[in-house]
Amino acid sequence: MEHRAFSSKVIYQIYPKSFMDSDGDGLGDLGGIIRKLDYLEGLGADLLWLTPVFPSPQRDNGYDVADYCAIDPRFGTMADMEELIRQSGSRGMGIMLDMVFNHTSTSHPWFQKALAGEKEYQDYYIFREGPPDRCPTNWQSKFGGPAWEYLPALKKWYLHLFDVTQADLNWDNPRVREELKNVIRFWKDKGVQGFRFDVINLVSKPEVLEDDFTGDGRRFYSDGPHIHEYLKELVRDTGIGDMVTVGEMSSTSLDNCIRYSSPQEQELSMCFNFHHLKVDYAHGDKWSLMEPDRMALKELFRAWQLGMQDGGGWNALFWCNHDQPRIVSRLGDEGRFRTESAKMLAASIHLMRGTPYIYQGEELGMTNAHYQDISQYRDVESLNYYRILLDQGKTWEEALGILAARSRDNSRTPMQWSAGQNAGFTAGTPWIMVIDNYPAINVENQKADPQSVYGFYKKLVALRKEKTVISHGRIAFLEEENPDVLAYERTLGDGTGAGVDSKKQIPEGRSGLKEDQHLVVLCNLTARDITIPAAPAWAGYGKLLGNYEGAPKFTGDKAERDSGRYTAGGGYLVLRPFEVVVLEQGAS
Ligand code: TEU
Repeated sequence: MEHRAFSSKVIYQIYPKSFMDSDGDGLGDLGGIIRKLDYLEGLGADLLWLTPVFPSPQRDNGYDVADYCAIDPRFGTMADMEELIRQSGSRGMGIMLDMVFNHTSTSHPWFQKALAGEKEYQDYYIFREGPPDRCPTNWQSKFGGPAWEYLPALKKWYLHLFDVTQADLNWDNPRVREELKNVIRFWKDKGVQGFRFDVINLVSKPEVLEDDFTGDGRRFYSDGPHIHEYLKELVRDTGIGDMVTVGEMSSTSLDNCIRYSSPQEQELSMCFNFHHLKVDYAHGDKWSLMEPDRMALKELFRAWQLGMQDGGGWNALFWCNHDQPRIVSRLGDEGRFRTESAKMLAASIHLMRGTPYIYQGEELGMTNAHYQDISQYRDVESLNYYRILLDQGKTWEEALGILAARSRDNSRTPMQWSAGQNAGFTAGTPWIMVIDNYPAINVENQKADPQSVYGFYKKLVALRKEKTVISHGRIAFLEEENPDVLAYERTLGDGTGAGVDSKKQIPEGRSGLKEDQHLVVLCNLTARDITIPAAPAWAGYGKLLGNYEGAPKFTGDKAERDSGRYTAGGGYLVLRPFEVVVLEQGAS
């Protein structure tokens, strides 16, 4: 059995700007979060991850930090943050803060001093000399355009992997690393319980920066040369080894994530990776649309789940965040099967090995924004790419169609609390438009309904705490050749890993343990009925959870003949559109 203190926890992500506005200025704030703590406690969240609320020009909604140890007045005061930490603590919830350490805003005093010519602060960033008409390298910014900006006054270029106002820090400078450790210490002393580290695997750049003739430069700085050393140092020197820490890993590898998250390495608790969220990028390009490749999705889950299990690493499990379009719009069905598909997608990852994250509104099955006009968008990346797509020759209708599918603003629309004005988010004018489906999709009408998407998420959160097979069990995959069904089983037994083969029944009472625990999770990823062979052992299993009323649809005859997939002793299970069935050994 694996002992990770956080393996039964569930983390809820709050995008403060869009969560709840308490003062009517149209922007969510800390006071709004405090008001909604009962709601978050009711869902069963253990930690609340807040995206940045630090002073910032908000070019990238707070990921352009101008002061790491203060609160932006837009969001409230330090006293509000202390109150939030206190009040969430008394409800058994911790606060996880977002540490944006790859870059600062160019408004940060460090950058301002660098601009003023202070050599010491120029060493905080990645400056390069060179002619004004040639970037030091051909690297591209993740938000479009070159990753370098020229400063005529200094006759130098600086690196920005993101927006031009987000200057990359020079982690090779020990003084920078010390400054960042002080930031961690500051918040740890305030009683914060966890940290999320923004694009942390990008912080170690190679000593010599060179052109990338096969890509945009990422291969040189993703999981860069000193990354493991720097992370170990940061964790050790700030004493956060026992806290819940998650690294956002951009274009990373399994091997690196095993190292980032395995306990003996003493780096982080777990990692976000994004490979499974690129299965609908044509040729790996976010701005080229295609239908999701479900086989690729399954293969990625298999590789990362098994790889992390075998290597001793730990995954953050997530579909949604503030950078991703809504999953129900992407892999589910926004129309007829919205509720079913939202529940199936939830179960599909919550029952895996790892720590699940719920992004605000996901627990309601909130959808994409469906904005019709460029004036409705706010995100710097979306606005940049709209231009780039037009420059590439796309019509504005085409460019808007791409944004409608891919914009980060899809997940940044106001939280839908009620059918009231502005979905109950603000009494003022929301900074970004609410989605017009809020009268139907909101907290008020789901909270009391156990059949709602919210009710289902609540069950999933509770199940993880109740069943050690979910929090601690091993995972193995089923239906591996079937592109329509994501299926896996979880086993907790004598620790040998025996019993993870579905065809083998787990003997009762093996190794003197009272019972082995075994769960089978079957997810229909499509809007059609899909029939799969049922393992004989399942006959003795009960349904633990599902998104359709009543018993699972086992069948033995017609489907056998029709499908030609009959195997002796086996029946079939018909999975209805977006159905998820969770079977449990011994459940009645
Ligand atoms: O995101 C990093 C990141 O690489 C993406 O998820 C990003 O949104 C994507 O490349 C765009 O296509 C983190 C934050 O989550 C994001 O909100 C920030 O904008 C970014 O870092 C910069 O701090």
